[in-house]
Amino acid sequence: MKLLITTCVVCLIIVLIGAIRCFADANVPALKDALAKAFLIGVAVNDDVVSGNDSQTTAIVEKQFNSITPENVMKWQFIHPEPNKYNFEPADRFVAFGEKNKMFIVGHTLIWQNQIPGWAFRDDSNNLLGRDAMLARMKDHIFTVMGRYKGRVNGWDVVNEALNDAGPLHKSKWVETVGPDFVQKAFEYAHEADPNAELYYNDFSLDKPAKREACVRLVKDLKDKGLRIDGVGIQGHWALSYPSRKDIEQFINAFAALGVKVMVTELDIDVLPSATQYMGADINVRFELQERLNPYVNGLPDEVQKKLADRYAEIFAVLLEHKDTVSRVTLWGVYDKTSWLNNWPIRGRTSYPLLFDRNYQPKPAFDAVVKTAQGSE
Ligand code: 9MR
Repeated sequence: MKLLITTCVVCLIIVLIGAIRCFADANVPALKDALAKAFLIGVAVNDDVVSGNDSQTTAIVEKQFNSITPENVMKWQFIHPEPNKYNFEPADRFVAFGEKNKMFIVGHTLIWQNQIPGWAFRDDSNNLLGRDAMLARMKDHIFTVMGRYKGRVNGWDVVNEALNDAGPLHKSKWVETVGPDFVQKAFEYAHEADPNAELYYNDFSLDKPAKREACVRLVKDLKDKGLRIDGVGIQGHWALSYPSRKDIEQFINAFAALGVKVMVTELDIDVLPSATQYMGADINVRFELQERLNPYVNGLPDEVQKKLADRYAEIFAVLLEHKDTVSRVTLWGVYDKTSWLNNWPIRGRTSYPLLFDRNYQPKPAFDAVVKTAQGSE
């Protein structure tokens, strides 16, 4: 009897918590409504979100966002893992999810030097391909992937992270095999593959003058050659104090002047101490790094929570001031638990970069974005 009563009480509490949550959720405003007159608000999703395995996250995405980008499943490594073998299933699910929810669907990414298997640059004898053979392979990849989603994916990150921080192109396998005009060739093929899709160049640190100027040259060069480029995405892996408001504005103005759309494509704000000097370390192995580099294991202190909210408000205020140029802002993940920043640059940290917390609840940063958007109307 006692056991029965205890079980009933526990069940009642669970139901009550669920009801309170539902009521609270129903009262949470939607980012896509608050920003409707400004720009698209997107989010990077993984297969758990799209397939409904992580149903609470699915519900957040459906309610809050009007654009999606696949965090990984369209990258060469996943969608084209072996020669002549494509793995379309997760990407198909991603596109169908976006269509079902009438979202602006972004394809990420066609040509990048990371997350691409080594074979892609080599022939059967393991020798690096020459220019013509590599161009044929590039064209085949772009036509196959874009062709499958022709008319369904609205915009593509055609080339990702081709520039290094000092300006010139990375010495990547793309440059080594094709040459520096691989960027132009990618845009040429992408336009042929789906003439109606928007085409973007996407990179990080474009707020830094040397890289920004190099990117301006890259866009001008594409346009001078008569190639289509619709927009530039700045990734927005930012921190509490970087980049400055002025740097963000200079970036926006530089690309507005070229007549292309500007997007913040991978926004997250890191509140953890810089750990780049320990790149690749695992906090669960190197315990001595724990206290210094992973300080908020048990939750984010109120004052840091507030700093994060203020920072999100500041960034959205700048973007809203430039809403004629900014066409989309995409968060790089739905909630803190699944952010890539828990494992980069070192593994096993507890990170807080997004708008929803580990319990799927909107954070003060979320409220700050909504308030900033409502105040700007
Ligand atoms: O978030 C992505 C993470 O799951 C992958 O492990 C990582 C591998 O490089 O890529 C992450 O996404 C990157 C994006 O595709 C391009 N810009 C940088 C992003 C963060 O690394």
